[in-house]
Amino acid sequence: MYSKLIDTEAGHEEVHHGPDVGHSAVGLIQRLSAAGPYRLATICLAALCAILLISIIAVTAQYKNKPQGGGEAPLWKQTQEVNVSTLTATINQLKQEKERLQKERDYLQAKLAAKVATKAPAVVTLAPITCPNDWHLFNNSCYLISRNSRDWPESKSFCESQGAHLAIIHTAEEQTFLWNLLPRGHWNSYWFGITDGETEDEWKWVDGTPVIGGFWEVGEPNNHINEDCGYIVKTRVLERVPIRSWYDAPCHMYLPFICEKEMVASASTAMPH
Ligand SMILES: *[C@@H]1O[C@H](CO)[C@@H](O)[C@H](O)[C@H]1NC(C)=O
Ligand SMILES: CC(=O)N[C@H]1CO[C@H](CO)[C@@H](O)[C@@H]1O
Ligand SMILES: [Ca+2]
Ligand SMILES: [Ca+2]
Repeated sequence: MYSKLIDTEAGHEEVHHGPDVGHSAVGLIQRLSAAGPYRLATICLAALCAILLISIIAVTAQYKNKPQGGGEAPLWKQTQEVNVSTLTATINQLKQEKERLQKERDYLQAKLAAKVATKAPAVVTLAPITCPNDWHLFNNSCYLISRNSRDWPESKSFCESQGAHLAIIHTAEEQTFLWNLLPRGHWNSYWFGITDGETEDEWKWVDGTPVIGGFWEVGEPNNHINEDCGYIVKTRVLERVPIRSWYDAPCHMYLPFICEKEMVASASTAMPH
């Protein structure tokens, strides 16, 4: 029956005298059908199988070449895509965050620079030391010439009660500065911070350091009447110069005195706000 159908069809085609391709295909089927109906069926099935196989290979190859094509990508591929886009989004977020932080850093650096610039001159302007009333500034120290008279130990105590000490004079400049503060009088004399009360003729400053050199009057110190404390004399009886004006004298004499307060530490604490 199948062969008959093919025959009818073939006959029909032959009658119509179709194009060459169709004619030769019909001829092939005619020759195959001549070999037997089952053989034709087998060959058709085989051809179908081959076409199917080729199609499967082609589709698979297409998938491999274009993994993005179609929504039928395997699950692991979908996950990977999600992760790639997630990572891309994260990278973009981080880039934006980085830009934001760089801007913030630049802003803060500028602010800091401005602050340093405004602070630097403030330190400079506050650097000069100011002394309390009646105290005189020289080389970061303030000096007081007392109005009252005391003996040497009481003078020492008074200076200490003022956060100071009896004057310690290391340089000719300092000696001359103090000398110029003192009024010249009959025998004007002022205690300062020098004594050999511990060991005779071993003169020490009130801070315990030894006196090296000094500005003694010629012939002084002479311990004339057990004299263990030093004073500066500025008299109009005799011509005197600042660098030859120290005498030793009995510590119990009542005289004005010179206090000194170092201001370096106070200057560093008096920082700007
Ligand atoms: C100023 O004070 C410093 C520190 O006490 C001292 O080393 C220096 O010799 C002083 N200068 C003068 C001129 O007295
Ligand atoms: C390899 C990898 O990071 N895989 C992750 C992809 O994203 C999903 C959820 O978004 C995670 O569960 C996977 O671990
Ligand atoms: Ca003495
Ligand atoms: Ca003397």
